[in-house]
Amino acid sequence: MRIVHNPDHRLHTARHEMYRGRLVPCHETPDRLDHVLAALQQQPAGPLCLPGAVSDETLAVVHRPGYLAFLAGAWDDWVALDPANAALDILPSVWPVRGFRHDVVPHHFAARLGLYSFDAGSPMVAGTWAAARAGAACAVTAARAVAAGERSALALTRPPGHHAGPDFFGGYCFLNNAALAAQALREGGAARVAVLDVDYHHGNGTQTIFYDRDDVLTVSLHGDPMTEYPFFLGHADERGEGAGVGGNLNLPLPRGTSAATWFDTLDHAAQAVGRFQPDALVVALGVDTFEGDPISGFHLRSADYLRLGERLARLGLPTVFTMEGGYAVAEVGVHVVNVLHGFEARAR
Ligand code: Q9C
Ligand code: ZN
Repeated sequence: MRIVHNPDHRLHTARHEMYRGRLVPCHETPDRLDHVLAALQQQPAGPLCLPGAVSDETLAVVHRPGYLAFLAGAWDDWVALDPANAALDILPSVWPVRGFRHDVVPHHFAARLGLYSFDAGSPMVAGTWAAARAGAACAVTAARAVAAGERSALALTRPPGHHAGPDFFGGYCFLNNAALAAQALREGGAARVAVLDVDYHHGNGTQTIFYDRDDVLTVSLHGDPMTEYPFFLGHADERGEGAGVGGNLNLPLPRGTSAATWFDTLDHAAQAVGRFQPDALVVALGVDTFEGDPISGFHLRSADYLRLGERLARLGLPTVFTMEGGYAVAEVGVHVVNVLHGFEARAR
């Protein structure tokens, strides 16, 4: 399996996220990816390579130009508000809910920050844009390699991506790497692409990006949004719209779900992927389904990630993995590598 590493991921190192009325240390830290690299050194799964360049045009197929321009200029705008801001992370604190205008982009940075985000848990720092862009380049590079004939590739995307929508960030995500990979597979010749999201949290950004399209199936199994983040999307009755009706499948599960039930549900997800008869698969790979994850509520154990990899390989599809969540930091590497080894064992 080809592994595309984001050499710039560490540029996205933030301090705090808002959690229950306090600023707490970020869960989404650079050492997450270092643990993956260390585990890959112990148990290699394929050649490591660097991403190629990705153009604004490529990003703009998934994201709105105004949002991309906002991200590109955010740090400079933040520091322009007050030079002392250079020592602080950016976090939004005001949002345009129902009844407010979304069609007018305010001049004030704090207002634009709210317009383009949905939580106060996703800090931006000076290097966030460079890191996110390089991560997106990893996803596109991995997808192009698979479109060119490789059986599978892993994009070491950090920051993660599946919560980011056409014009918003949140859930630690800024650019939707899985959506960019799916789009790159489409452009590389796959007529139909399935995105299977196995992160603990609903892949709201990916769902929204492809909601009205019939060429990309989105399937997500996740904590029930009635009690789990991101709360406002991810219910079973969201099936797509327009040409995309039937092209979205949500499989919400209660907090506390066992590995046995989770794997039964994964079978349903995999069957839906099979019925769609895609030419390629994107797996949004979060390992926050682990029983030891500090912010999640499923009960998978380390060996279950081998089984997950095997189940995914049985779909028999050219496959791109993007790296999403997983916050039991020391275990993240072993779990990702277990997925890859389970996959390789079946794919051969
Ligand atoms: N109750 C990803 O896994 N904060 N994002 C939740 C805990 C947001 C997770 C706070 C979690 C976002 C990519
Ligand atoms: Zn997650």
